[in-house]
Amino acid sequence: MKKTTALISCAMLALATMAYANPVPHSPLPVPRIIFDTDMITDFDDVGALACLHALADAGECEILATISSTRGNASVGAIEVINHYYGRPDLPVGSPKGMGVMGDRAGAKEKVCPSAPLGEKKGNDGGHYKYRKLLADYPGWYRHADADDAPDANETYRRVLAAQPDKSVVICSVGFTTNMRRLLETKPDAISPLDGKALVAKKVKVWVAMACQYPFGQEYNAKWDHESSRIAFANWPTPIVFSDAKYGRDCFAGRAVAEMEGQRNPVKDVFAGNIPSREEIRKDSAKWLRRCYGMGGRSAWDETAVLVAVRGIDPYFNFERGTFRMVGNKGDNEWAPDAENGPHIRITEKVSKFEVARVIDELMTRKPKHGCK
Ligand SMILES: [Ca+2]
Repeated sequence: MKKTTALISCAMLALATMAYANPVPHSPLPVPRIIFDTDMITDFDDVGALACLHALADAGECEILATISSTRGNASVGAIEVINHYYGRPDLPVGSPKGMGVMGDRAGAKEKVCPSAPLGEKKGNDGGHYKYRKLLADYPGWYRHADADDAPDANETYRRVLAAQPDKSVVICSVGFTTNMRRLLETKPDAISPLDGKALVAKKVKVWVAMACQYPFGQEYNAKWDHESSRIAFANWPTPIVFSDAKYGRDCFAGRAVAEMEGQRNPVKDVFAGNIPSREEIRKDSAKWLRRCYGMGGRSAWDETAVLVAVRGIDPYFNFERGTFRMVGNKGDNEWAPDAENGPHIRITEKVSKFEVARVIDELMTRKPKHGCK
């Protein structure tokens, strides 16, 4: 067994058999230090995921080091900043990828969104970027970067944040495209660190928790739209990767609770209230809404499950299988190959019912910010 394989095997065992840290507030054990990487481009489980992350940080269960967009030329960074502001963390480092990856108002768009373009009307069952541009219109002064292209290069933010952390202490939680992880691996030594990207990740990162890929095979949104980055990142990442795959999260519905909250200005509530169908609509045609990934509980909670794993570990809510997720062909397909002995990846499987997992997510999403900005 090669040394690197042996090291990953030891880390796997630790990850699989215990939570990353004692979740009791004021515990002397270190809490997970999280870099959150999100697309914030069309779907909105990203908003739920970032809300859960802030609620867990409020409870002392994790520390948020940075919140980075995996898309560019749009309102993604501004939307992240609106939510950070709501939770009283307006100064968290941000970043966006430069020169490659998904851009504009939806995956496959050819042009960036001009930040000064009129918001316009929401069209029908909007699946696009409108919801994020509307956040910027509704919460002026709550963000710094209306155009993600004006944010720092994600590579610089990653390298700066990682270099300042204790070894093997950082959990990267990605709930969007894999562009930033690929770009980070390809960075060269610089004034921030004498290590190249792969060496820096190997030294500082404990685990990458990724919402990506489809079990047992298929084309999954986060993995396929920049599939060359997915191929490079998954094949070369030097730490364990834990996947919350698309199939797991699809029938775990959360968000109606926050959508129906009373009270203060709340961008998380606004996004969910504005984008999930009413109870009446679901009752009328539940099969149609299920095909569109909505249930009575809300929206499929793909991204929120990744945050639960990143902060609380696998053990409290999930079982797991060890193996390899890899990209195949050149059209964005992926496949899972089980390998209980040497697989560098873990995919989560059901342990606690998905209904119960969704209620944990709802409880986190509906918590009031501890130090929120009004
Ligand atoms: Ca996402």
